[in-house]
Amino acid sequence: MDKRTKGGSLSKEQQLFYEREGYLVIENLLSEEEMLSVRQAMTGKVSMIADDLFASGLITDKLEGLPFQSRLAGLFESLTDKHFLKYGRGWRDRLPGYFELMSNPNILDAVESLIGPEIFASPVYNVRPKVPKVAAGAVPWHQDKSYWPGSNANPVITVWISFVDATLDNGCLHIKPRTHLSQLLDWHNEQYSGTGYTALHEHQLGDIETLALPVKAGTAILFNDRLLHMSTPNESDGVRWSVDLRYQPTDQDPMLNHGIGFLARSSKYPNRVATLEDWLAERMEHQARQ
Ligand SMILES: O=C(O)CCC(=O)C(=O)O
Repeated sequence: MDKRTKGGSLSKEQQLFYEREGYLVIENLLSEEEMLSVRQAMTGKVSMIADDLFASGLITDKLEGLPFQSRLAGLFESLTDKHFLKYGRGWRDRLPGYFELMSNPNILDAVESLIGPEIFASPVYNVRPKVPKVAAGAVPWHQDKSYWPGSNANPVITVWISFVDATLDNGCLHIKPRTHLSQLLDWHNEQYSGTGYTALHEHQLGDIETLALPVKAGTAILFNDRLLHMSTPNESDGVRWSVDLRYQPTDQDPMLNHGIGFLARSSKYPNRVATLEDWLAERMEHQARQ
């Protein structure tokens, strides 16, 4: 018997869980093969940073032999937060591997179960290299909606995916289940990490227990943009690599003040779904050549 209700890949139980708890963990959403092009994009950026640090005389070894999980950590081992933040706390480069990820059918199938088949990929996506000892890696308690408070976009679904095993030690995601039903809380910009992350005070968190979500590489955590969440510092030797993507229905604010998103799936207008070429040219939809 088909247990799906709105189309997409989630069972009715998964949909109900997401609606009730404000989040859903989907294990093994991506295979090793599907993660490859994303890891390649990340690796390319790390090489660019290594070249830059080397050219500036800040490092004498580009650590070319180190594996994916440790090279970036090694490059910044004897540098400071300020050196790291020069490259941004999260990356939003337009590299083919990221477009492939944002268009991944497994991800879109899961999202379709929650918002239907007209899906817009938000311009707000982040590739997050959480490097040990860099304060910007630990994200304070917040609601994602605090980044787009005035936007008429609801629901916005975050799809957070780990590209290494995310553990308690390297700073996995922590959430407060069911808080997505609360209003948008007053937030402030924190002052300690150099990022100005939106943040909540301890007294605003209520008495709902915190749930830590350590997950294996390739697992996705979907959550609502009002759900309270944070992540802890990276106390390990390696980088906690993750990507957070966002999706919303197409009839809502495309949040142009954050950049250019794209039409990722449409059953009404399949010919308008953006291709890699469209995305690289910052077009939201596919435009047939005249
Ligand atoms: O990846 C993290 O550590 C935090 C992610 C986050 O806050 C988000 O995706 O909104």
